[in-house]
Amino acid sequence: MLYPQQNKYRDLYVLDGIWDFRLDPENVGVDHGWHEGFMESRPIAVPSSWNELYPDTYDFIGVGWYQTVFSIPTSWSQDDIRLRFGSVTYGATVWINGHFVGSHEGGNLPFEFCLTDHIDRESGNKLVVRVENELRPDRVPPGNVPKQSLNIFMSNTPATNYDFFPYSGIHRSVILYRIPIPSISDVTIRTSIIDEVGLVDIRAFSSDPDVDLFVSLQSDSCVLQGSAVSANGELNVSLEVNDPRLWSPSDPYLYQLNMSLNHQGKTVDSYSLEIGIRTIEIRGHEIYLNGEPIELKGFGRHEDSSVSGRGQNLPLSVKDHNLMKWVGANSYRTAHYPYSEEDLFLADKHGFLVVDETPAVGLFFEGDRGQIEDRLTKCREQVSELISRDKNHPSVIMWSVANEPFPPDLMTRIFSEIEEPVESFTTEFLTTLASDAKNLDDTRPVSFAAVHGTPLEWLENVDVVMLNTYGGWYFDQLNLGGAIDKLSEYLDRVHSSTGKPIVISEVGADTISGFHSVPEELYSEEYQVEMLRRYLDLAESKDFLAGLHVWVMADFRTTHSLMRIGGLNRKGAFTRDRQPKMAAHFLRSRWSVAPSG
Ligand code: GCB
Repeated sequence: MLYPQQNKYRDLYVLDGIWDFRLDPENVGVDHGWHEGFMESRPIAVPSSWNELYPDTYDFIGVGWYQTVFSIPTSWSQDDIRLRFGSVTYGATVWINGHFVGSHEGGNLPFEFCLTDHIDRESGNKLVVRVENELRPDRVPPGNVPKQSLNIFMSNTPATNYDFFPYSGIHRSVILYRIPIPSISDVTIRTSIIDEVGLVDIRAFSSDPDVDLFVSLQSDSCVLQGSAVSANGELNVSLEVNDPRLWSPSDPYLYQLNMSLNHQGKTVDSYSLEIGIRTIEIRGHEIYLNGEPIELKGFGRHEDSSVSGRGQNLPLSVKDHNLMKWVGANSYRTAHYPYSEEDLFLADKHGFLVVDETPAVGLFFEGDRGQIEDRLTKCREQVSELISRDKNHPSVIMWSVANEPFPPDLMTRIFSEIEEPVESFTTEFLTTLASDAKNLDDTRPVSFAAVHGTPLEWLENVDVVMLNTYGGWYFDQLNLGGAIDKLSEYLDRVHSSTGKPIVISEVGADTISGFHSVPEELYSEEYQVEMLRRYLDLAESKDFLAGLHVWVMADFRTTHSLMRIGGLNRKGAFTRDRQPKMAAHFLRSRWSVAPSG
């Protein structure tokens, strides 16, 4: 599903703005015909989360209805008309003029419907969306998980199986767009480097088999051209770039790729992409970018801000990328779900190395097998939707197919260091997700964020071991020396049994901005700095550690529990309103190149 574009052959109309909204706590909307249009509404912003906008929507779990109207320009008469939602959390059902057009389950990823047969081209069209956010154990991510599961956030409200607020609503832009018939329906770019020549392989698809494609790749210094005739709608072009300017964090150079589709001797469609020429590979226990070893330095993040919730917030995306640059970071993980496409465009331009994660957080393996199978099906859909959306971003260097799947006996594994085999269906679950990612994209490594005590066989099918570790915070509080010794010994063990690069994908301590103490006490800015100092020193001392991501870039809203003062996870190097804590200055002193002079 290509990101909508506007050019001579394509057009779009962003439907964002103030829409009508109504809660449906009794779930009576469909019976009462609200899908044809409803009254007694109140205004809501699209995109945004509904939670922070009214007192009674704050922790509302259930159904909310949205509606707006739009008209079709007369110039769109001959085209394929689509309606695209960047993300709706969690379930969406869509009607136009009272006709059902489709539904989608799962937040954080785009979906679209063809509207050509449903719209009224003469007058206004009523668009109604029913959004529902029930927290259920069979969903991804899961909620309301039965008590037998390990869940450190067990007594949280709302009852998520993960540590962030279950914000709901139409979270990203709603775009009405038209594409010509025939059109370019998909493009995949792969780049490689052979003998200092950059190879750019372009594989495009068209909705019509009788077409050809013309491409041009432009840089500041050259223009390369190529063409292909369709083989059943598939079009392949390879370009060779001599002396290519390679994409990297220090020089995130983007080439402009323009593609035009011709049908019966006439250009009928065009599409362009900014692409980076780069390679990423694993050799031994190192990650190589363009043939050079790299170390990931950065953060886990969240899409989170006051008022907008998880709703798309472009100024905040720009600011976050700038703050990460200021700190000297070169990498981040989209914990714990795919971020907006605009975020990845920023990462491409700034040169961030992104670990792109699916929404598979809070996975557990107890209970009903049928339910576990359902979760696996949903996770597989999400892997496929994620890769199809993000495959062309040079910034995306690795897929993460889950965060912290918990084996049933995790606590025993953590504390008694058992390495007994785990039930094989759990291994198959993770192996399937990693294999899916590799089958869909063999140009990027695959991983998932594991925890201390993760069964070693779960790591067999990943290329890089990512490890979330909280020694000194949830365990061995105030005993940083002991925590680091234990971690060091554990890392050596994981490395000697896997031989793979290891990235510390989370480490952090909750810190109340402005709370200071000497000696360092829990929650003080000094304790956070001291913990990070020791972890960074450890990372530098082990050559198989290929990077470290601090948890988390900025404080974020989570569910209510005794562990989360004021409903915030406060492990941020920055506060929720993006002011630096001492930790941000400390990381900057370690990560950024000292300015000369
Ligand atoms: C983790 C989770 C992350 C939490 C974090 C914490 O391991 O991956 O979602 O927010 O710990 O702060 O407890």
